[in-house]
Amino acid sequence: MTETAPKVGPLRGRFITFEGGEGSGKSTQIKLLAERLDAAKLQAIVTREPGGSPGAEIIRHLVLSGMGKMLGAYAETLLFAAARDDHVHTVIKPALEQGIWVLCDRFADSTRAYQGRLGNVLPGVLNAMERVTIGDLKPDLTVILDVPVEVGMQRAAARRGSNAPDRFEAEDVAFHQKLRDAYRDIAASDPQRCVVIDANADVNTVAAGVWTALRDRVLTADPAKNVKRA
Ligand code: Z5A
Repeated sequence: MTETAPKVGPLRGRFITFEGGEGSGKSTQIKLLAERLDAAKLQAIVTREPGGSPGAEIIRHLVLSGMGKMLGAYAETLLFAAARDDHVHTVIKPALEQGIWVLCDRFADSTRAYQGRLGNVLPGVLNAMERVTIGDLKPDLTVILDVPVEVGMQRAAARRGSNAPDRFEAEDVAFHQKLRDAYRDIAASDPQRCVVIDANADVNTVAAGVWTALRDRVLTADPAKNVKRA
């Protein structure tokens, strides 16, 4: 089968996704990267999944409330897919087509890890969902932040304070360990796209690792394609 060209224009922004277990520091690192890109005069938006568009944010609320879990793994997968479809078509692709970088907190690898590995949803079903929702849109770089499960859970618990854990935070240590393994396997299966960064370090050290990966794999890989802000 011949590879199809991306259906976005030549002045395409870059699509960077962040993945990892809970409390791995994705939101923290995305914010720092956005600031660094801004300083480099590269226009970027920060978005997240589930959510990122008005329609998808409604679904986010539903899923994190635990409603999706009550419906079962396949129905929950369909909810994530519906949210992604709206997000991709109303936010991500339009931005990339305008040459704007998109930094996204979680994307399709989360579905592979949570619904696929943990929920036992069959790969054929996930493939079909991806064909519909993301087509040939592939991240230019996926940063996988890796922390020991206990560290991530402690960080998330400290941040949550006395608030109740959400649907995924409420899962046990074994769940989160399997999740960590799933992300490592995803990275090993697609090393050109994915970089695993040790996130059990101080914020600035992790940020330096993220920047090095971006510089080496995206910025210097094809500088002509990096669109500068006017
Ligand atoms: N999900 C799914 O099942 N299928 C899908 O297809 C998709 C998602 C897209 C969304 O949760 C849930 O949906 C997610 C998977 C599922 N489940 N979980 N859990 P969310 O968006 O509400 O939460 P999250 O994505 O898991 O992120 P998070 O828990 O908010 O963590 P984070 O963004 O990775 O970390 P953070 O907010 O940057 O940092 C957490 C705390 O640690 C905070 O207090 C920081 O100040 C602190 N922190 C950050 N970095 C450090 C370092 N380096 N040292 C010390 N402390 C740090």
